[in-house]
Amino acid sequence: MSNTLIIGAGGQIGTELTLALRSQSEKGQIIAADIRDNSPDLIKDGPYIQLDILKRDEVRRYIIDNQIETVYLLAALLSATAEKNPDFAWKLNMEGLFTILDLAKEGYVKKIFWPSSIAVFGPSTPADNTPQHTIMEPSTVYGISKLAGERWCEYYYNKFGVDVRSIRYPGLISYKSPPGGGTTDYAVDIFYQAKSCGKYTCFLSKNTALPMMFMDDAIRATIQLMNAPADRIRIRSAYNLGGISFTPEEIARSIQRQLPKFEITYQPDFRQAIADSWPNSIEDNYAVNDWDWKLEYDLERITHEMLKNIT
Ligand code: NAD
Ligand code: AKB
Repeated sequence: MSNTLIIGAGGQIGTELTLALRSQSEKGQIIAADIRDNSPDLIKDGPYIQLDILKRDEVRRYIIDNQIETVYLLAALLSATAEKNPDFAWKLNMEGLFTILDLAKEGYVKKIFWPSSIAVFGPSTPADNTPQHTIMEPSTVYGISKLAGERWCEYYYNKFGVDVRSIRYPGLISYKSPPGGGTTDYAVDIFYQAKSCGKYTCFLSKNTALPMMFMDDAIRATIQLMNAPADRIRIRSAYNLGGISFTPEEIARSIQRQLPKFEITYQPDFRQAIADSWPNSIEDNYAVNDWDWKLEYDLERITHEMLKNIT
């Protein structure tokens, strides 16, 4: 198996992806990279390098010198943080992608995973069961960067044969590593607050439905897509992945079934407008047909796992 580099490995997805890939690989082959000085404790069992994806020459040198053939590029600013610093969000979310796409175009990197998001959709997109191909007019800088990234991925595949694969992740729910500044972060915070003090003030309104997914499902989907034969990958922009759709009120009710005294109140902030521009639910028949995608975790199971594992 070839050497694999995960850039942004210290984040919510990166830590769990690193753990999962290492469990399936030879020792030393899965290299974690992040701008942070030190590796998170969870992934200290394998190689870690400090790397800034914006330092194009350093990234190129590392990848070429170490014969890295597969890159997972996860470093990005997420939706809420990006709205506070749009110029930098555009720079970070786009420049790193070109660095890796160009290395693949030149033949050094053989396979790329670059995540997109439900944020590529906007207020004019059909909100329920949003199809793979539909109106896409995102209104956030994050969504604009993800949509532009998707178009470039497809372009590099069509023009240069670059094997780049992508998923439009829904909001991801996990307990091993905290979320990094998104609009869907409430669906993680709520479990921590439920366990620590029994109440939660939600920054979205109670009826805001969004597509969400448990991290185990997201990691399984990512590895399944990366392992699928190239001739089965019909979408070279990014695959819709539905997950499950629920509102803050519904997740609160699910928590109350296990912690009956849990209370929720609502104080929507600037993230409400972002959430309102995203779909309520997503159709993912292309992922099902092309690489046999199947969801495992529903809301009750997620609630059970989160409350059991948060200490
Ligand atoms: P995160 O913020 O938790 O992690 C990002 C990591 O990138 C951090 O560890 C950060 O230190 C690192 N990083 C930042 N700048 C860097 C740089 N210049 N060089 C190297 N590393 C740098 O994000 P995440 O939730 O793990 O998301 C990873 C990817 O998945 C992002 O592209 C995000 O847009 C996408 N995504 C995430 C979700 C979600 O719910 N978590 C949903 C849809 C898409
Ligand atoms: C965010 O809320 O920004 C992310 C995402 C859905 O892309 N979780």
